[in-house]
Amino acid sequence: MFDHPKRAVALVDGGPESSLPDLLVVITNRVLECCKERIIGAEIRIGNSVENGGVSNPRCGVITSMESGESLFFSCNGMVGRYVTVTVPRRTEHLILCEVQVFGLPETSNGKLISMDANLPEVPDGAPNVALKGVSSQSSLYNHFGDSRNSIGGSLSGDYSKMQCSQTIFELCPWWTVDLKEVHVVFSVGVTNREDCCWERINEAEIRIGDSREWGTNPRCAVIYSLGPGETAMFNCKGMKGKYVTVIIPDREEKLSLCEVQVFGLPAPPEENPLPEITEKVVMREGLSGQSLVFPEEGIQDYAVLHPSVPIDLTKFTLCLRVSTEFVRPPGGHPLLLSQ
Ligand SMILES: [Ca+2]
Repeated sequence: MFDHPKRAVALVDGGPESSLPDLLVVITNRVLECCKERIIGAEIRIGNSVENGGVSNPRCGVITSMESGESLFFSCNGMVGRYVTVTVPRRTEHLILCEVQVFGLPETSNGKLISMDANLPEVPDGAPNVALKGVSSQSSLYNHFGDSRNSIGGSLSGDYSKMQCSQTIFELCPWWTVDLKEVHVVFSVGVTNREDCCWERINEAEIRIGDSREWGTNPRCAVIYSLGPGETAMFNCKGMKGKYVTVIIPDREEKLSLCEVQVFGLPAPPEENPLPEITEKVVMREGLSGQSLVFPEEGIQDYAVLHPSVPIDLTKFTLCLRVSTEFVRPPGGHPLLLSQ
């Protein structure tokens, strides 16, 4: 990575033996809220030229919007090249990238491309990793290093000891799941394996996607037959729809350890995300102060009804929401406290 007077360029060299016939590129923006806009307009190019950082190579995609810490997916299917570059054209800029993942296949030694994989993901350019905004859970917790949230933390590190991975206890059919909070169209799921040991534990794990809280009954996207130490593999889920993405090891006693699960998708149309049933009516007495509401989901569309409904002068009304950490989570619900 280096700065150029006119362009900011990052260049990934695929190596002399590895022209990459089928390419997927995932870009991760910086985590800090500051300066997230620096990446806007950046172009992803792929080819064999290194001149001016490869800006004459064919373009795979353009980053038109990106939040802090977000990862975006670009399908570059059919593109071939030794170099993958990220370039901010036509302006002087700092280029700060937190991660560039390139998924491809090498050329064979006789120069003939190996066969194209018909199951390569067809993903809209710029589809985000929606797992980052999800809520994770798992069948059990091995120890405090292995929190389920470590698998949607945004880091691809495979180091369990640095709290980068999740892990269950040794049990029958261990599972990990992320609640996307609303139904999504899921194009691709990336799974990162543990690097420091035990990478064979993931063998035969399944990725399932659907709306059922019985994770094991949701439709299957893929089987993870094996992954190398610290390896990230991308699985094509072909636009499967669901609110939950689950990794489960069926029919075997095992510890399930995952270091990152990336879910590239987009929210399903509104008609597939109907408003949930009203969960609670709150009777207003002298105000909302101290009232508590319990929502069954953490979805952005959850709501409760205040009763009786009364006209509110918005010039005088202030509503503050804060998450209650002191509440014990009620069965099937998430508590919120209201204060004025
Ligand atoms: Ca992680």
